[in-house]
Amino acid sequence: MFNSEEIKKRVGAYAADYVQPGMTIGIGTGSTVYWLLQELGNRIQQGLQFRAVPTSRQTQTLATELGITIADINNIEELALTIDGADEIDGSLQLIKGGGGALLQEKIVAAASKQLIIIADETKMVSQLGQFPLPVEVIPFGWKQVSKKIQQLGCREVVLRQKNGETFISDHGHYILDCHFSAIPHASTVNQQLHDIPGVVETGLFINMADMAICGYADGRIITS
Ligand code: ABF
Repeated sequence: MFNSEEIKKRVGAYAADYVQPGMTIGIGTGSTVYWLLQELGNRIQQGLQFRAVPTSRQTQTLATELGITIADINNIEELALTIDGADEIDGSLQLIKGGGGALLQEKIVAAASKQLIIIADETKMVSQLGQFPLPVEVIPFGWKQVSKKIQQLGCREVVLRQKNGETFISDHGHYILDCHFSAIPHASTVNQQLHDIPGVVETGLFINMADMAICGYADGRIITS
C-alpha cells in the first residue's frame, strides 16, 4: 500500500510522460504538481526540452529552480497541454479547484490549452461536487456585499480566506471567499450565477474544461479517465 505522498509522486511521474519534446505547456499548482515538476526536472537533466507557463508564483519559483524554461503566456498562441491538480473531480470531470489560491491563473492557462490533464489521488474523486468549500475570487471592494449574494444562492456559509492569521491576498491582489455549499448539483448554473454577481472575478468551478484525469490509488493502481 502507498501513502498519500507516494501516490502523488507516482501520479506526477506518470503524468510527465505526456510532456513531449518541444512542447509549451501550462503547469498548475499544488502538492501533486510538485511531484510532476520534480520528475520533469529529472527529465530535463536527461535532455528533455520544453517550455512551461506557471500558474502561480509558487510554481514559477520551483520550476525555475528545477531548470525549467519559463514562457510568457502573452507570447504564446496556444498551449499544447496543461497539467494541474484539483480539489474535487466528479464523474464527468467537472472540477472544484482553487484550494491553493491560484484559480484565476489556473483557469486562464487551462482555457488557453488544447488539453487539460488533472492529476490527483483517490481522495479527490467525488460523486457530487461541493463537499470541498468552493473558492470564489473577488475584488476586495464590497466583498461583504458579494458574500451576501452568494449566500442567497444556497450557500450555507461564506468564509473570507485567511493565511497565517491575515486575510489571504491572491497573486493578483484579490480575496478568496470559501463558499460552503455542501453539494453543488448544478455546477454549470451555479458557476454562471456566481459570475453574474458584480465583484466576482472567477470561480473554482472548472466546467467542461478537463479532458482527462489521472488518479492514483493506495493499492498502486493509476487510472486515467
Ligand atoms: C491546484 O491543485 C488547486 O486548484 C488545488 O487546490 C490543488 C490541489 O491539489 P493538491 O491536492 O495536489 O495539492 O491546482
